[in-house]
Amino acid sequence: MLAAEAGFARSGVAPIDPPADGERFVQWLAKGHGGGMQYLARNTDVRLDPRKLLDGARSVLCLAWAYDRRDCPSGLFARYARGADYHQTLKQLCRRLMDQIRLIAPHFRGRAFVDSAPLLERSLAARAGLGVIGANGCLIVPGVGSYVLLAEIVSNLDLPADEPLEPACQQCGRCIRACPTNAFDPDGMLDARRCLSYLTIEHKGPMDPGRIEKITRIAGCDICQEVCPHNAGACQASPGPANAVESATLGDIINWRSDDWATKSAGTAVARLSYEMLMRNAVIVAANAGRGDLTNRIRDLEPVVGSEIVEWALRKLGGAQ
Ligand code: B12
Repeated sequence: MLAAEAGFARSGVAPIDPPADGERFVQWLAKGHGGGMQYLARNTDVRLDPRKLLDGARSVLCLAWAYDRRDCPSGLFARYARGADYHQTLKQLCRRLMDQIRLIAPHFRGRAFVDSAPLLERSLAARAGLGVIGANGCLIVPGVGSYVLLAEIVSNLDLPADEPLEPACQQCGRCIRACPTNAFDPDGMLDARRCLSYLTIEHKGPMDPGRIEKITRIAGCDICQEVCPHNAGACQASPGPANAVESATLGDIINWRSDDWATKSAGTAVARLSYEMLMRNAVIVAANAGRGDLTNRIRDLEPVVGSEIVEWALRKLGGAQ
């Protein structure tokens, strides 16, 4: 199949009509689970109806790309941050695939998306039979696991839709129990405000005292995926070259100036993290790791990260004020 040749681990077709669990999304937002991610509340009509993304849209080709499931050398970044920015990588693969499709179907018109449009990417992928939604909310591709990133091509091709798969998540509950901040609600949905991924990547403002203690990565969190039995197999992705961020130590990172961060993070998935958030997270991780050797630098960072975080970190490191 063309998608496999382009580099995707799994592909499938979702019908173009509104995804059935759109209501889940609306309820999730209404409960405030989206926290400060205001952009999620915009264009809900489009998110719930992918036909609005392309005139004459007839189907959604859903694509899953397996990424490196090994932790990054420093353990400071979640796995999605490894190597090149997946948004760019997947867009490139989609463009290649679209070129191939055009050779077979010259009337093909399509638009490719990777996090770049209001779309329920997991719901679409599940409907296209790529995998199933696990108890941790992640799309699990049978035989591959959940370390996959998703892309879609909305097109005018009248492709026959694939069947959704039978549930494969055994609801073993490991992900729910392993979450250090109890981010999963009894209704099975993730409250982003309690998720370490959200807190490190998206959240600005004061940190909950109980949650800040749990932050051990600078960006993202993989705990609910690490414990998932579906991720136990060997790595199937062919790792690309390491980026300058994933191999840096905490001591390196906390000493970076804003220009260093701009240079080192360019072309990576974490480039969108502001320097202020990077340093805030580095200070928190340093304090939680008991890095008393970084106390002077933490103190110097007060103008960047604010007094609240610095005072908390110094208290945590033994009252060295
Ligand atoms: C906002 C966002 C976040 C937020 C909120 C996450 C969340 N769970 O809602 C934060 C910052 C916390 C986040 C974290 C992560 N994210 Co994110 N995120 C998104 C984004 C942009 C929107 C997601 C969204 O609409 N959330 C609202 C909820 C309601 O929607 P949902 O999770 O998609 O769930 C839908 C269905 O899955 C289904 N559903 C959900 N739960 C359940 C439960 C049951 C029982 C059933 C039946 C159905 C069901 O209904 C929902 C509504 O349609 C998508 C890209 C996109 N446009 O879809 C990426 C995306 C979901 N993220 C992705 C990734 C990789 C991550 C992280 C692993 C990154 C990391 N290592 O830190 C974590 C995983 C955290 C987790 N357990 O979900 C991938 C997921 C790939 C996969 N295998 O599932 C996506 C698809 C990006 C991509 N293009 O690949 N993310």
